Amino acid sequence: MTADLFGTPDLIAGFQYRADVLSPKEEDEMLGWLPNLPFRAFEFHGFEGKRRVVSFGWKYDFSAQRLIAVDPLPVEFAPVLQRVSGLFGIEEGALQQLLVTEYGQGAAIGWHRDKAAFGKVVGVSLGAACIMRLRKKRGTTWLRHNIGLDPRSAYLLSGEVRTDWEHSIPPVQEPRFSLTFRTLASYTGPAA
Ligand SMILES: O=C(O)CCC(=O)C(=O)O
Repeated sequence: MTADLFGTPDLIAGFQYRADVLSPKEEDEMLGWLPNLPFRAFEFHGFEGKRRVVSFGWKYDFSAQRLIAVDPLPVEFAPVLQRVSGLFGIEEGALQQLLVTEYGQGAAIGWHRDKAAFGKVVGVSLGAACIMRLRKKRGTTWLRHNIGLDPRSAYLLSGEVRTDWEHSIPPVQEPRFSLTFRTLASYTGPAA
């Protein structure tokens, strides 16, 4: 990860990064079965991206602009789900959506903010390392940060980085998978 965010976790409020959330053995095992999931080419208003995706729990329907219920998260994801929930202080069961994304060589994701129907966002990386770019408009320019996402790491987007910043990932050099777990917008945090 690049130094700008590593030593100063508050540089962008709401961003957290953890290395080595999965062991190399766990990553290897997951990379063995992840490709068997029922991926489909990512489609946005009729255009297909280079990424392939599959959603569990909830799926955002871009045409209807709403969430629709889909198959529950497969039990194989339970260990990683439990781990990231604990790491980032999110109640178990609150991360109700999982989007698994397969980035083939050269695949990218453009500038965006995750849909407002979702709350906190947790991303887990497997396979190739990549850069996550972040930007926020300030006057006529952009504030920008680049963060290296290593394989087996996890990040949290909540608060300011979730609501005020956009993120993107430039084309990956080698195949990469990401697990994007999300709470629904109605989730605010652990009950007092
Ligand atoms: O691959 C990642 O870690 C980011 C995924 C992402 O930004 C998204 O699916 O909205």
